[in-house]
Amino acid sequence: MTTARLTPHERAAHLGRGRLRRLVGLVDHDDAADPFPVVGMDAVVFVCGNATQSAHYFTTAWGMSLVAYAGPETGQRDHKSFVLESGSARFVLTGAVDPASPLADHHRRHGDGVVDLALEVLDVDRCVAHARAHGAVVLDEPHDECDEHGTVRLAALATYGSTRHTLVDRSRYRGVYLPGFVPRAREVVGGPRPLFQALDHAVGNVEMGRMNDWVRYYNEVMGFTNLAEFVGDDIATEYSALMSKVVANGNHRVKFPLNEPAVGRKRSQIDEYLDFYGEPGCQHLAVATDDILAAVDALRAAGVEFLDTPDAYYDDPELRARIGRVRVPVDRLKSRGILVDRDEDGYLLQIFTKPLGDRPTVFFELIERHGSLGFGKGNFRALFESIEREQAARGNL
Ligand code: TYF
Ligand code: FE
Repeated sequence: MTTARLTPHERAAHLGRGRLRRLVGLVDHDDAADPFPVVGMDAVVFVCGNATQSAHYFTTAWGMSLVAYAGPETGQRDHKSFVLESGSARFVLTGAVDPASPLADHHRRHGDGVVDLALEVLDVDRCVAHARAHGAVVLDEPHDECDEHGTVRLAALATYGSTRHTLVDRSRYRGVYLPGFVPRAREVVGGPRPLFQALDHAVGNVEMGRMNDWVRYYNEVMGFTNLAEFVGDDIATEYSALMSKVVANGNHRVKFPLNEPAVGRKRSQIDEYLDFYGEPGCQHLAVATDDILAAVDALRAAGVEFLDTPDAYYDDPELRARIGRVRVPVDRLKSRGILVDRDEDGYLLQIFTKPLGDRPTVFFELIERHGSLGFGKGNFRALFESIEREQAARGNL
């Protein structure tokens, strides 16, 4: 039985279940036996130094659609929030208006970052009861918020750093996002078509020695299971200076890799993140696209910068033999720096941006899956070497 129930905005985005399954690699799952059934990601909420301009960036460069807004004009005097969508992915960009806003202080400490990985769930109260019984910190007790479009039931759980998981049941709500938001559209004339259709995974960086605690947290509090892909001791000591494990909900709709720094030859990229973010937090968001070549071309044309991949990566006969045939000639991947990985289930194409903001913290990944359910393990070496070149250029290695 499959439980990939579509949310209203997915239906609106014409993202059928089969398409979503291919895009993010869904597996079958029985919700009835799940103590914490998750429908999918509801939203990724960012705090920005200038949400007004970040909304401009994500619409003009990333092809997202502005759908809703809250701010001083709608009675929200503390901050502005812009709600953007691309396929089934929803971003909320928030920035302080009132100098006394807690968001201004948050931004001073962390810079631009992700404050909330909100999850859509079937039963907020049941999820919170399960989470509390398994040691979760409940930041907001279950409560209703209403307007003329209906009622949303909300609660929030704490996770690493000051990141939270808001839990949302929007089954009785028909408004554009949440009570307090008004619809707001902006057509970017000649702007790119949507470049991605879903969120694939959201990665957390935690302190050294804490990765397994957080894996256990997701296992116990949310009933997430561990995926096979991980970065262990061997890779860590040789070149990555990080350890990584991946947890996912039942149908793999929500995948959370968790990284911790490891002692390696060089200073860990995770330590660099922790120093500049100031605490554990979300390191990267991977967005699923059905055309990574077109997406990379449009993003580059808009000025978005990607990590470079040396030609030697593509010329390595071992890699060429392992990846076999993919949907385009390898030269077209090479000219764009797109990485390829293959496992027993299929292959994937992926590429990583440089950090999006001023601090070397949050970055994005584009991923185009063709059967593979992995995270690009075969690319870890090339990727981590490229990240190290950037770290060195910043003087942080
Ligand atoms: O999400 C992943 O696991 C891949 C690889 O610091 C990765 O995107 C892992 C750790 C990291 C950067 C990328
Ligand atoms: Fe990733």
